Order: sequence, then C-alpha cells, then structure tokens
Amino acid sequence: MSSARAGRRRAIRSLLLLLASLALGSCQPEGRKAESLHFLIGFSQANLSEPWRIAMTEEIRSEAARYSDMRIIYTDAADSTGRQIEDVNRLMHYGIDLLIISPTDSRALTPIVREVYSQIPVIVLDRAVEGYDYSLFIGPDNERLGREAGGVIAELLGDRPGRVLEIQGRSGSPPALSRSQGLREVLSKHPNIKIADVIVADWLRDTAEDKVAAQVRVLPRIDAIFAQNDAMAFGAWRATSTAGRRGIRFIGIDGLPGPTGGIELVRKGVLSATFTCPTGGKESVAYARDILQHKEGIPKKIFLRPSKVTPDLLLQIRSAESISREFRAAPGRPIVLGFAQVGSESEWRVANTKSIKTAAAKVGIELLFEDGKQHQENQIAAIRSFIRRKVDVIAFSPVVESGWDEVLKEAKAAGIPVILSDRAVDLKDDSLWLSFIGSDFIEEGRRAARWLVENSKASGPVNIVELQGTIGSAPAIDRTIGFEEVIKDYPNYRIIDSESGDFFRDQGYEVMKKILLRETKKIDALYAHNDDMAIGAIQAMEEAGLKPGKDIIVVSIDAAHGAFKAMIEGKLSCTVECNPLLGPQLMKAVKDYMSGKDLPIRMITSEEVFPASTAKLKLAGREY
Ligand code: GYE
Repeated sequence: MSSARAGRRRAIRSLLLLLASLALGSCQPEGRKAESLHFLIGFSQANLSEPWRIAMTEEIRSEAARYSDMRIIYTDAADSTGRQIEDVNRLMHYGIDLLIISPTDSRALTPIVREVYSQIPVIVLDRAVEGYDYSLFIGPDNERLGREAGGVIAELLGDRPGRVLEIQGRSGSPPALSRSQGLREVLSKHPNIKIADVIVADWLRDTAEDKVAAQVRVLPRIDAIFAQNDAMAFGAWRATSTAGRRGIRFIGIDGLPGPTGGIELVRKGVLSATFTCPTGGKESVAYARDILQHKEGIPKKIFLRPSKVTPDLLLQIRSAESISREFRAAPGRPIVLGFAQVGSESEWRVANTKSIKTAAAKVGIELLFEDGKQHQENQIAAIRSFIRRKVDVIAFSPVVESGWDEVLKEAKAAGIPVILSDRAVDLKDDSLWLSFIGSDFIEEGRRAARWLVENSKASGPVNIVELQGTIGSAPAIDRTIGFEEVIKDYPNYRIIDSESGDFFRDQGYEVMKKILLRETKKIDALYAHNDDMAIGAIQAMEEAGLKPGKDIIVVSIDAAHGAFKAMIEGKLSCTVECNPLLGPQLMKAVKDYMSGKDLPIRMITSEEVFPASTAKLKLAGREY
C-alpha cells in the first residue's frame, strides 16, 4: 500500500477514534471509564432484510458493547454485491484493524476478501468465500441442517406416501445448496416421500408468501413444506392458511426468539419443527479480540451446533439450559479433564501430547492423561476410569472411527461431556459428543494430490504408491478420499499399490521394502499419510539404490520436524501440514464449556503446505 494511502488511512482512523472517544465520553454507562480505544473493527453485513441477519448484527453490537476499548463500524450492503465491495473498500479506507464480513455472494466477494486478508485479519461469517484466504470462518453446518430437516419430515410422515414442497433461499447460495443437499440425502432413503416442487424465495417471508399464494390453488396434495428459514416457512403458512389448505406440516430453520421467530411459531403450532442456526455474531467479536491480541490456538473454521426445536422439546430446552448452566461451573476447584491419547506412534503424536499437557498446565486444568498404546480397548478402559473418577470433561483422540457408542453413552448417562480431539468418530447420534477439534483430513488429502499434480506436470502415466495410516482411522479414511477426489480428474495419475503402515516409521520402511520387491511397474511417486511412514519408506528406497525425491516424488502429511530435515536433504518433496498443537484450543473449549458457553460442533485447525523449497526458511519457526 502506498505511504500516502497509509497516511490517509491513519488520519481517518485517528479521526474516527477521536469521535468515538468523544461519543464514548457522552454515552459511557455510569462507572465505566473510557479506556483508550485499541481496536477498530469493520463489519460488512450482506443485508438487514432477513431476521437472521438482524439477529447476527444485534449479537455483534451487544457483544462489542461489553468492551470499551473497541469500536465497530457497520455497513449494510442491502443484498447488493457491488455495494458490499464498496462497503469493504470504504471500511479499509477508515483504517480498520480487522474485517468481519458476511458475504452476499461467496464467489463474487472472494477477490476482495483475499486482498483485505493480505493486509489485515478477516473473519468470514455464515457464507464462506472460496479457498482459505481469511483468518477464520464461523458458520452453521448447512448440510447437517438439511439432513436434520429431512429427518423430521421422515418422522412426521412415517411410511405414508408423502409429498414435500421445498422453499429455498437465494438461488445458488452455499447455504441454499447445502441445505437442499442434506434434505435430499435423507429423503432419498425414504422412497415413500417425494419432493413434489421447489420454490425459490430468496430467504424472504413476503416472497415466499406471494409465490406460494400464486400456486397454492393449483398445488397438488402437499403433506409438508420445508422452508430453508423460518421467515419463508411463515410466509408459506400464511399463504396456505389464507387459501384454506389444512393438514400441511411446516419445518423451518433459524429458531430465533421474538413474536414471529421460529421458537414462537413452534409454540403456536405454526411450525412442527425448526432448528436454531447460531449466527456466530457473538463468537466473531470474541475471536476478533483474540486475533488482534495475537492469542494462540485460533482455529481456521468453526461450525456452530444447531438445536432442534419442537413443541415437546421446548420445555426440555428451557429446563436443561438452566440445569446445565447451574452445575457446569467447577465449584472453587480446578477443572478436571480426562484425556485418552492414541499412543506415541509418530512425531506428530508426541507433539500433540506435549501440546495438551503444556496447555493444561498453563491454564490450571488438572489433566488425567492415559496413553491408549494404539489399542481401542485401552482408550475405552481409560474413559471408564474417568467416568468413575467423575471428571468434569472427557477428551480423547479415537484410534479408529467405530466402536465408541457404548462407552460414550455411559459418559452421557454420567452427565460428563466428551470432546473429540484430532480424530472423529463415525456415530449417527452426535449428541454423544460436544465438539470435535481437529484438521480437515479430506482437505489434507486434496492438498497432497493438488501439489503432486501441479508440481510433477507429467503428461504420461504417473504411478503412485500410497502408504495409508491406521486402518479404520479418520485420518487414513479421509486422506484417501481427498487424494482420490483430486486425481480422479487426472487419468494419467494412478494409485498402483496401497498398504497400511499404521503411521509408524518402521512399518513404512517394511511396507515400502515389500512394495519395491513386488511392484513390476515403475513407481513415480509415493503418497504417505504421515511423515514418519514417508521417512521409513525413504530408507527402503535408498537401500534399493533409488534416489527418493528425485527418482520418486515423495509427498506426505503432518509437517513434522523429520519431514523438514528430509526435505532439506532433498529426499522428501512436499509435506502437507496437519497441526498437532491442539492443546490451547482444547483447553479453551473446556474452560468455555465450564463457564456456561455453548461450544461449536466442529473446529478445524489452520494449516499450510510446505514444499521442499521452503524447508530451510520455515524449519527455524517450527514448534514440532
Ligand atoms: O497424521 C499421524 C498420527 O491423527 C492426524 O495420527 C493424526 C495422525 C497423524 O499418528 O502422524
């Protein structure tokens, strides 16, 4: 940025801060001294015509009001992409320290978000932009919301033939597409239920009412209407009621309070069900402060947990809410966290254990740490011991995805929340765990494949050997999915051999030695699910007289110290980061929960890709 522009920004920012200070002086609540202003944040809102966005903006405003050292400048793009781009440029002109943006259109706003992110931190709310050029994304899991709505419709209609009208938000917007996808995924399992028609109503109640009213007289039998937000569901209900259509069940999303909010509509019997869709407004202000104060453990993505709202659940939600808040606080003693670790199979795992122990000690959480030594039964035994010892929270990294139902039901019955760290479980009933903090392993697999395709630039066949991680573990399953998702578009790239090395270095060596002996085709590349197996395989290649990193491109995942050493020696071509330093995020989640806050359902860590060319430069700054 030119020095003249920077100087202008500083002048505008100083003027704004001065005006804010003066305003502060006049409207300071009694007793709160006007501290000097430190943070000037810009919030670019897509529109203020949707109730959910009004709620988001109000949440941000009330959370920001708690801090006298920050000010937020609000803009409303009135659902115009062009105007939102102008709004962002104007906010940058004011010299803001951080941008919070809820995009009108993800694709159209991606370039300017990338440009702003090159200068200041950016938090994206609700609709993600393309790629990863932002500090933090906070939003709902829209596909899951669609699945939940599909589940309710299936429950309501049972085995009878059912016809559903779907009312979608803005055509082509990520939330609308994902909610539709989730709905269809569930309803496809119920052949008696058909989606009879689709209406696009741009998230607006009046548009939904007008469009349904225009069709209601010719609409054939409709048994349920799923609208992608409560406002449109209410509009549809008004139209069908006016036309005298009865017996239709309405399902919405947002679950906002207030006289026409989803919760009231459920209470009044207008909606059969809705789902809260937390806006992320409050979280965005809290994380903005953490980012501006350079706190550690900021995730890359946060997905907020929805709650189902139905007539019979309304009362339970109220009472559970009061009970859980009352008993969560640890009465005047340290919080006790039980952690069941996978084992110590890799550099990554060792770094992960160190991060958890260090972070617990740093914040005064009493950590009961058990090493599962690679066996699920040991982890299950450890979790049961935590239940017996009545710990406040249980966290663990599941060695494999399945086989946890029983012990997690025991933890739930004991009233002890469970946080998943690093690896996920394959469980339909996700009420058995509170939150999952870890990487996006599918994306890691994609990144490994993208790097290989972009940097091998081969036109002829590229024969790939894959060393998989622990069979049945989330990272092994997902890293294969992500890698294959990318190479399926490049037919000359083929996985010709694949075997598990269980994330161990020595097994990576043994498996690669076997493959080198049995494989008749030329091997052009090795894709290892972690650095340890890659390093073991490198030794096997060298013993076979090959030059790893030259005769065979070697791509692995983790970005552990050993990988940087191998890259500097020219034996490893690229490592995709999988951040093991989850301790700070885990401890923040535990303390947040114990202080009565709701936890996101999913927190994805921030990660990069390190080609060999960056190894020397980056190694010095690495923590593991
Ligand atoms: O890649 C590997 C460790 O679960 C992400 O487990 C973790 C994986 C990591 O053994 O090195």
